[in-house]
Amino acid sequence: MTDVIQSEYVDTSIQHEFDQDGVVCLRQVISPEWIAKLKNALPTAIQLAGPNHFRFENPGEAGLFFGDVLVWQRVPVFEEFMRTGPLAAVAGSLMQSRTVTFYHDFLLIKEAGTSKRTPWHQDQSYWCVGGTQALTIWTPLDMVPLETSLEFVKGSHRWGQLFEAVPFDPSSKFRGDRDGRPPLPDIDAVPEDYDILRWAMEPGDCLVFNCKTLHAAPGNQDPRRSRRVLSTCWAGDDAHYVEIKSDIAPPVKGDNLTPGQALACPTFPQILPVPGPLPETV
Ligand SMILES: O=C(O)CCC(=O)C(=O)O
Repeated sequence: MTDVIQSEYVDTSIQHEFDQDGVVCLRQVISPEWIAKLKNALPTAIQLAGPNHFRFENPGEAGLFFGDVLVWQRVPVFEEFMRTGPLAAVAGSLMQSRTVTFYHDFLLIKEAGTSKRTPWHQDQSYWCVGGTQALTIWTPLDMVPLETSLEFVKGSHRWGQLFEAVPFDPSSKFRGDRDGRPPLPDIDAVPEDYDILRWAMEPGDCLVFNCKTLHAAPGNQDPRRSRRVLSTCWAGDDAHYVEIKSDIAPPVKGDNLTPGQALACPTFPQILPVPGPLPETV
């Protein structure tokens, strides 16, 4: 039987923090070479934007909020990073899993000047994924000061509650309210009632958070720099396909998966252990 995956970036105190708080900040996990390769590939990623990309602009405001998913399927550097970079092992180790499956990536670019907030949400409420071993790794490609960084409600993954999924753009047709899940609490109305965590980030750092941890992000009103981030979502041993009535994001359900089935399939590739070659057919 394969052992639980290990990563040089995860020790017992990091593991404890992740389990308790639902989020951990890891410093200098991604090399400058990877950051440069990913940044260089961004114009191609934007040029080849897929069918699920979004571009939000507030009238009269400089700066766009661009997002796209499944970039790895169009831009080889993103696939190479997901398959051979350090994040799969980080994910496997923090999930205490023997396997790591790549669910999807999410490129988020908040150009200088956009006031567009990312609303409070839990990633799992958008997903066709059940189970507890699933997480997201938020990897900024630019320096991110505290004021524009992702924020988290500490320990919210342990509330035992999945809330309704809300659209990132209130004018979109996305419906995340068909599963009888309660609406999200209005965290911004009473922020003092919550223990909010945030970190200033440098390229190479990453935030790893449980799929049920509540998080949000402010706009980017820094007039000088974009906030370009690659988020990657990973699943472990107990993660499985679920059907929900609400819309899902990204709107992909894998390849002929049935409820309860493990996710690994060509759309959601298993990364660790590295699958062996297919046996030759006679
Ligand atoms: O970067 C952002 O604004 C939001 C990112 C996010 O919600 C995620 O990666 O799950």
